[in-house]
Amino acid sequence: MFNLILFGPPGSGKGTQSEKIIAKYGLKHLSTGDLLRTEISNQTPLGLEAKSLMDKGQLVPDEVVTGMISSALDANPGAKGFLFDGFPRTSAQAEALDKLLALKKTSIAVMLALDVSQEELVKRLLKRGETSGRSDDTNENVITARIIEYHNKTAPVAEYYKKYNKVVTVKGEGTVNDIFNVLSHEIEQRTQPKEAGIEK
Ligand code: B4P
Repeated sequence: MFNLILFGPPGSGKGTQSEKIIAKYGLKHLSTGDLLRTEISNQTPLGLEAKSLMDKGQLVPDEVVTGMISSALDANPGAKGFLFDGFPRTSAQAEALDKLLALKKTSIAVMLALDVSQEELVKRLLKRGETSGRSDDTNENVITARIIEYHNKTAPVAEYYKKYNKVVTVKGEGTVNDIFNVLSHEIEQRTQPKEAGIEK
């Protein structure tokens, strides 16, 4: 099994690159942002609670997202591996993920961290907000709040994985394909197709 975390601030290209990585390597994509937006569109109690936090640029409580990831892992027993996108976003989530994976006798192989300037992040998110219908992308104050949450609560997650030598930082500015080629190279450095059971 090959499990990777795609890491980076809001707007760094996690969702964009995840689509390409799962298509190439056959990993199961687990995006907590997408899972939360599904709850919102289904108007579940969890979705209503999440929406009020997301609209302010704040993180959703750890136990909510950890519970969603736990269910998603259980629902995919035959997966070749998982791509975690937007998770873990706090140190508590990182510890919970390690425990969940250990129960399944597996672990994180690598964290690929996308590095993008704040100016570029704001520009991308406002542009997406013009067409996405995402209420957290249309207001610059909310975008700034998300970036502050990232620096305060999410950036320390990279320190957690650095202790285990699992972090590779990749420049997240340039064309989508050029960034994807660098990410693919890093993935292939760490996978032995036979052992990992994933297609090149
Ligand atoms: P997410 O859904 O994870 O959203 P995101 O971080 O804003 O987006 P992402 O990084 O995937 O977007 P991308 O760059 O691909 O989270 C939304 C909210 O959900 C959070 O604020 C939080 O409230 C909540 N949440 C989610 N997970 C949580 C957790 N674990 N714990 C607690 N709360 C959680 O795309 C951005 C734009 O850039 C796109 O328009 C794209 O086209 C463009 N783009 C991408 N690559 C580009 C490139 N190379 N050049 C130019 N533009 C590019």
